[in-house]
Amino acid sequence: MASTNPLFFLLLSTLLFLSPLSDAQTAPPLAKGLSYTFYKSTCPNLESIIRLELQRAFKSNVGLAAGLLRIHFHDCFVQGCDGSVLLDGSASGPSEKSAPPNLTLRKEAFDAINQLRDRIEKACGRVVSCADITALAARESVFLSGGPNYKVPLGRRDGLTFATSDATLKFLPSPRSNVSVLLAALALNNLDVNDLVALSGGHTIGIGHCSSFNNRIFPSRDPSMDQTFFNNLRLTCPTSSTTNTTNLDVRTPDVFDNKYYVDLVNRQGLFTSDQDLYSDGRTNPVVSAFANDQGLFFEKFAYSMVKMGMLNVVTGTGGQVRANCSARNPGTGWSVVDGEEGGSVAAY
Ligand code: HEM
Ligand SMILES: *[C@@H]1O[C@H](CO)[C@@H](O)[C@H](O)[C@H]1NC(C)=O
Ligand SMILES: *[C@@H]1O[C@H](CO)[C@@H](O)[C@H](O)[C@H]1NC(C)=O
Ligand SMILES: *[C@@H]1O[C@H](CO)[C@@H](O)[C@H](O)[C@H]1NC(C)=O
Ligand SMILES: CC(=O)N[C@H]1CO[C@H](CO)[C@@H](O)[C@@H]1O
Repeated sequence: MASTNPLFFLLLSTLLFLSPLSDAQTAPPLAKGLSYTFYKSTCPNLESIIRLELQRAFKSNVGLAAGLLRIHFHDCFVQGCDGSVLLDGSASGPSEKSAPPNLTLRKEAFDAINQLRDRIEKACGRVVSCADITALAARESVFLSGGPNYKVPLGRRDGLTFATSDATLKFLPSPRSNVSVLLAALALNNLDVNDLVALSGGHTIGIGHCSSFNNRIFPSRDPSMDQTFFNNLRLTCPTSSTTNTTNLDVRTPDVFDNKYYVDLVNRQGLFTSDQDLYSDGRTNPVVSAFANDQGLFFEKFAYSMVKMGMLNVVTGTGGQVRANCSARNPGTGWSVVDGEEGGSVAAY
């Protein structure tokens, strides 16, 4: 009998034993209430709807991908991935009046999330949360720009309260931060050195305003910056108050690849928070490894994105599924807009 062959047992036990192990290496353990099959019966076409819609949208506006990726990061870092960043009135959200300056999340990206929500409600009814749509849209930003196609755990619910100005300032580090400050900020969310270097790779797409890096070119060149790169930035930002923008990744600005790390190795990182990853001994080996091996970067980025995407999620019967990603459902509790005076803070 085949099943008595010792080789067969060896093979079987190897498969049974190793496959959970290799899963564990490519994805962190799931947060309670999340699963990879959450909408399998209630909205089976969810992921293909989002992919097709965004594929079309990115063709006419490539910057939308960067905008959507950054919104998911801001959502997760400030009071968890609960769609709070999307609420009109959130300190890092779309509302003009309570937003601290220099957050510069793109309005088209908030609009795109609402359009996806409407499209999904037509197909499946009101079953998919805005927080899940945001997480899936971020994955498409990565994948459709050339990055890894990782699986996203689903089942988040939408929170009822805004991200306050205080929380936003506490959890979102400034681009002027060094590695010590960044590590301390990420530790508040249980993220480590590897997560910091991998997630910063999100800066392989998108743009930054002069105000986010003027500390490195005025009054003079930050010595950790390449001279030619500096000369070009001074053309884009002739004065420290210029409102121009420039690409975060000077090599391949719209492609999700490992060139961001190649930039850092060549001292062409844009923000202090980028370039210090190469200068600091704790993060430098990881930067070099990613610059040399895109496959390794993709694997670690996917892992850290899934981990970030499970921060303080609301699940089960908590929160709600919003009918409008920009507003709490009518008659469902109260929230306070904090820190309307947040206008005095430094750059983000
Ligand atoms: C580690 C700390 C981080 C800091 C200090 C930081 C800071 C910034 C700043 C200042 C900007 C430009 C804002 C502007 O001048 O308009 C920016 C843009 C961006 N960030 Fe980060 N970021 C961090 C982490 C992340 C993470 C974890 C992701 C996603 C995985 C991410 C994705 C992006 C993207 C895609 C953009 C471009 C947005 C656009 O073009 O609209 N960032 N970031
Ligand atoms: C990092 O920045 C903080 C705050 O600006 C500063 O106190 C600290 O000395 C800096 N650390 C290093 C290693 O440069
Ligand atoms: C940047 O803005 C200034 C005006 O402040 C303008 O003269 C200059 O041409 C702009 N440079 C680029 C590269 O957009
Ligand atoms: C969604 O909510 C926002 C914020 O309250 C509001 O401005 C917008 O008109 C709403 N959209 C729809 C389609 O009702
Ligand atoms: C520190 C910093 O660069 N802050 C800037 C934030 O944005 C405003 C304009 O919205 C600038 O005036 C600040 O200088």
